[in-house]
Amino acid sequence: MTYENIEIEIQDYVGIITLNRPEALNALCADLISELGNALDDLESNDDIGCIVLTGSEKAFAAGADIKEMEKKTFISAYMEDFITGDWEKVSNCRKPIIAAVAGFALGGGSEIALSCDLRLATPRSKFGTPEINLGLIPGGGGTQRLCRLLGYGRAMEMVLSGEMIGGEEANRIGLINHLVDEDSLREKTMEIAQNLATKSPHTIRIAKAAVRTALEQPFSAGIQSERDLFCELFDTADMAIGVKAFLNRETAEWTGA
Ligand code: DAK
Repeated sequence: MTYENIEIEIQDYVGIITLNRPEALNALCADLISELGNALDDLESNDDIGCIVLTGSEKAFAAGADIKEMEKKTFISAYMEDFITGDWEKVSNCRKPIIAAVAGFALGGGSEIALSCDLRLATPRSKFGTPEINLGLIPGGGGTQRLCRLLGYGRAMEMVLSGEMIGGEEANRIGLINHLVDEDSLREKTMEIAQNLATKSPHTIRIAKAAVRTALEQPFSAGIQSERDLFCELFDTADMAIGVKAFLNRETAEWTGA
């Protein structure tokens, strides 16, 4: 498949999606989001891919949804005609691990896409923010909810109400990102993490991801019960038998993904 707004690369069981609309700081126009959705479908169905990396340019991960496309939107066209939502949700619904490597701006929808990923890496020059308030809008791609869950109510509220950007160091301090790395080592460190995740059992990693995600949706006791159910179910999988045998025999596990 050919893409105009993104680039795809496959390296050592990792699928790398690079947002590539430099003239608009990777603003997330409808075509880009549609291409992103197709790329995620492809990488998810490719058994040779164990982890996905989403990244942008040195200047911008993404400066938000495309403001030019939003200018003429009405309630009907935004809500009823499903404004970018279907493909948008493919990031958070992805069953493989997905890592955001953020250099430069991650604003509005750009920060929301990064928040939809499982892990985030950024550099001291990265800038995160939800500036929608300055457009007479609020975050519409999950920002209010994901920021609250990740950072807590107070910090989330301040970011959403002020629209101000925070730098990579502050993002690291408050837990918005997992790792702060020098610009020069962003790709290397991201690939190191991605390749490690890609060595795990694809089945077990799907279940692990689902179990942790449950914490975002369920009350504590229901989440504990769900974890217990999933844990017990894994005893009947081939990969659990393989993993345990490999440990006991001091061998490397050769997963079957079942
Ligand atoms: N949209 C369109 N074009 C953009 C853009 C954007 N978000 N951000 C930057 N650009 C374009 C600029 O218009 C400019 O293009 P030309 O004028 O040269 O043609 C080019 O990129 C370079 O930008 P600047 O000249 O402004 O560059 P600076 O370095 O001076 O400033 C900046 C960089 C990132 C601070 C600035 O560009 C900026 O403030 N950009 C807008 C950031 C923003 O407000 N983002 C939030 C947009 S609202 C939803 C999902 C998501 C969303 C909603 C719903 N659903 C699933 C339903 C998300 C909404 C949003 O993100």
